Parts: sequence; structure tokens; C-alpha cells
Amino acid sequence: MAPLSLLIGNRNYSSWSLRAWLLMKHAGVEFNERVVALDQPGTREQLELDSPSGRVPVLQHGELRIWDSLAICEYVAELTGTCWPRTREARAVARAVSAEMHSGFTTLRSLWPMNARARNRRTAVSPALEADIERIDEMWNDCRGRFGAGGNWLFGEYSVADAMYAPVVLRFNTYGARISQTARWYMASVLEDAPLQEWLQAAKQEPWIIAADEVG
Ligand SMILES: N[C@@H](CCC(=O)N[C@@H](CS)C(=O)NCC(=O)O)C(=O)O
Repeated sequence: MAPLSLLIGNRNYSSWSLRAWLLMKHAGVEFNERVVALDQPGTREQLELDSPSGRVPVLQHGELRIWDSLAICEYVAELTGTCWPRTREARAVARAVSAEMHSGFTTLRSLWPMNARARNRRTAVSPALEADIERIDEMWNDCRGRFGAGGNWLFGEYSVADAMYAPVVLRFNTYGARISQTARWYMASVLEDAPLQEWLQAAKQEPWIIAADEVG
């Protein structure tokens, strides 16, 4: 098989990169990674060379380029025959929660940007932000309650849904979201995850600061 190469943004700030990277780690596929520092002089030009959308992540496999986190997850799922729950009902719900993350929660994403190294940041919690937090809490409870029996993840075994919500766990951890006991328990599983820990260690070594994402 041709080598897989994943282009990612700064580990500290690039939540979409984290999703694709984590899923690939959990799927056990070998890949090279290349980092482009976001929000620097020259970033735009570099992204225009490497990414059809001008965004990261981008997975390169031979001549094929895939330039969206969820599409990368789907591709890796097809390559490995893993990454989605085994039963049809669980798989459908996992796809729905993953799609809801991919297309939504814009208030959470803008008011609480991912800042993996930051701790004890606090902001005002607007009703719209509270609604996003409540919806995610409700979803995690629903997935764990209906499908979580086989393991610590949303659908028991690790799936694309867990990769999609990992940056949300980091946000909740940074800004101190008030959430249910089940959601806190799920967050602990995510924060102890070895690949996530590897990402966080690397994020700590990065020299770049994106001022707009230093909130709270
Ligand atoms: N829908 C895309 C969103 C990708 C995205 O917005 N990536 C951000 C980084 S997390 C980016 O590349 N921004 C370009 C920039 O900051 O110049 C996906 O799921 O991959």
C-alpha cells in the first residue's frame, strides 16, 4: 500500500487535525505527519500548495488527497474495516452524532477555541453556549446509556464519534464546563487516552501562539 501522509495544523490549536490524527492512531494505521504552523506569515501560501480547500487536515495516499476530517475518518474506516460501531443502529447514531459535531456547535467552537495546553480559563457562559454544552452532555449520556456497555467509549469500542468529540473534551477541560457525572466520567476516559496524551505532550513543545485563540 502507498504510504499515508497526514498534514496537520498546530497541535495546540487545530481541533480538526486532532480528530483525523486520533482516529488514525486508534485505527492502527502507519502514517507520516507534517505540521503547518497556522496563522503565520506564509501559512496561506503553504496551505494553498498542499490543500485544495486551504485548510487542514489533509490526508495524502499516493495520488489521492482527502481534505476534510470526517472524510479522512471515513477513508480510514474503509481501509481498515474498523472505526464505526458493529451494529447498524449504533453505527447510524454514531454517524449522526459525528455529523452533528462536524456541522454544528458553532457557538462553542467560537467562544471556547481549542487550546490544548491551557488550564483554568474562564469566560462568561451565554445561553447559546450553555445550550451547546447541554446538547453535548445529553448526547454523551444517550450514547453511553444505549450503546456504551462494551467499553469506555461513546459506543463501547473506540469509534469516529470519539475522535470527533475529543477536542470538545479538551475545551470543557480548559474552560471548566459544568456537566453531568456521566459526561465527566467520559471526559476522564478521553483525557487518559494514550494517543491523546501523546498529542498533548507534543502540543506543549510547540513555540507558536495564536493570540485570537488565547481566550479566558
Ligand atoms: N471542515 C474541515 C474544517 C477544517 C478547518 O477549518 N481547519 C482549520 C484548522 S483547525 C484550518 O485549516 N484553518 C486554516 C487557517 O487557519 O489558515 C474539516 O473537517 O477538516
